[in-house]
Amino acid sequence: MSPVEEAAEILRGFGIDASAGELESRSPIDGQLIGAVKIGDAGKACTNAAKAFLDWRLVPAPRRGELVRLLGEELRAVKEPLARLVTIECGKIVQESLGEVQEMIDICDYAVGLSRQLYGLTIASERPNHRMMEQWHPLGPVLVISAFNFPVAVWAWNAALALVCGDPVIWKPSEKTPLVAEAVMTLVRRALDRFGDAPEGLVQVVQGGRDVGEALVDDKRIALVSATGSTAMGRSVGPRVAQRFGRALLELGGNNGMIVCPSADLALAERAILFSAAGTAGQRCTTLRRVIVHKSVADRLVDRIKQLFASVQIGDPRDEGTLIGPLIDETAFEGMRNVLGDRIERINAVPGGFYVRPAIVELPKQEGSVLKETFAPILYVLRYGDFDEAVAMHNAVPQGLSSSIFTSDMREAERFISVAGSDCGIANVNIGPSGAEIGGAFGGEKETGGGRESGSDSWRAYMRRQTNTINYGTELPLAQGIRFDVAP
Ligand code: UN1
Repeated sequence: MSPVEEAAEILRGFGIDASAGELESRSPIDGQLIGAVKIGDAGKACTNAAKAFLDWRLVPAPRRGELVRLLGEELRAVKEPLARLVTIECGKIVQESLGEVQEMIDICDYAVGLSRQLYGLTIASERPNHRMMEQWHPLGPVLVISAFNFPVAVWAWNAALALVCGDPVIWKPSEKTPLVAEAVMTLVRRALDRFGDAPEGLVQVVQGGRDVGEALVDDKRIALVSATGSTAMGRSVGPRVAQRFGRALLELGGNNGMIVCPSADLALAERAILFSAAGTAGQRCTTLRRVIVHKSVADRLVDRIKQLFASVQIGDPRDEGTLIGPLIDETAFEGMRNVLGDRIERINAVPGGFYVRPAIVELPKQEGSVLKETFAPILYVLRYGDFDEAVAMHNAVPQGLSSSIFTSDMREAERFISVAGSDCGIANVNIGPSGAEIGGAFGGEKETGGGRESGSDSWRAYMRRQTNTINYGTELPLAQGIRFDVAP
């Protein structure tokens, strides 16, 4: 079946009519039109969300969790067709799309448990007969701006947490992947119907381009803007939100490195490199972009990576055996060509799609294009002699998302994850930098934007903290022992 036919069939199954609208979607598999959607109304969505908040915040958190539990069930029921639609619209292989939908299911399960664990602290008061505590209250409408490369999972990381935290959700999907968002909204509606009494406008999607995104970002009624995308996008969104004292959670570009030490298990390292550098056609924010390898093992490792890159199956991401699908579009291809020039190897897999062989670029020094994130499968290789030099080189880029080390020397491993080691939000030992589980906090430092999503205590970004001091005595002692009494 052609991507166009298969997309039509899946969309019918989700009850979606994607035949008319201003925003067109093309499959990167063959560049053909697979549907169109209508541009949304940012102002109206914010009005609805603000209204929904007034009711949803009053619903007990475990009951809010029930909605997310139902959404998890809906996702389980259509995991396969939703994954195939993700593949058709964003080009990642079916295995990875199944993983993406699984990530949605996992975060729903996580959020259901979390809905009974939105704990605050009890704090010792310095005053007699006083008690201090903190409470976590719902924050307000949350805007989720998602990128084409994880077109549904990143929304779910945010939405599942926001909903149990008591916040309505507005979703502005990438304009390159509007249809998967419509499919997910069908599941949301099914879950809402089964839930029963959720307020109107609790979960909305607003399709559109940059102008729509900006209107949403600037709207004062949006309490939190959670945006995933390039550093350039974050540079625009961050200050706009700060300007109106809104809260921003930014998950921006990465330039993820791996240090390969003399004692590394090279067979493991090369498998990790293949998945994290070439998987998703190099279009993950966690994609491995730099290998910093000890000179004693560099030749062996580079030879193996070259062999793997030369033999990896590139083609229609729906085909069994394909490990690398197309780049998202021509702009992505041009971005890769800008770096590689004539060395770019375009593969004629499916006419109309931009398929490339992953490239390996050996550099004597870390300068030039290696300092920038090019969203394509280009792996830079740098050699090192001294461990401290490797760590310094690793950290000498503007981005700070994910990182890894391959070593069998526990001292090197511990130093890499110590305060003097990797400066990234994620630092792994003997696994690659990509493919994180939902249970940990996800995000990074420096130009990656500093936000944390998904597991651990990331939920706190979706709530407001309130500190309470309660006096159950008959006196009014002041803190710090201050006396402030009128004479008797
Ligand atoms: C992204 O590319 O924006 O850790 C998210 C990973 C995935 C998420 C990537 N779980 O690679």
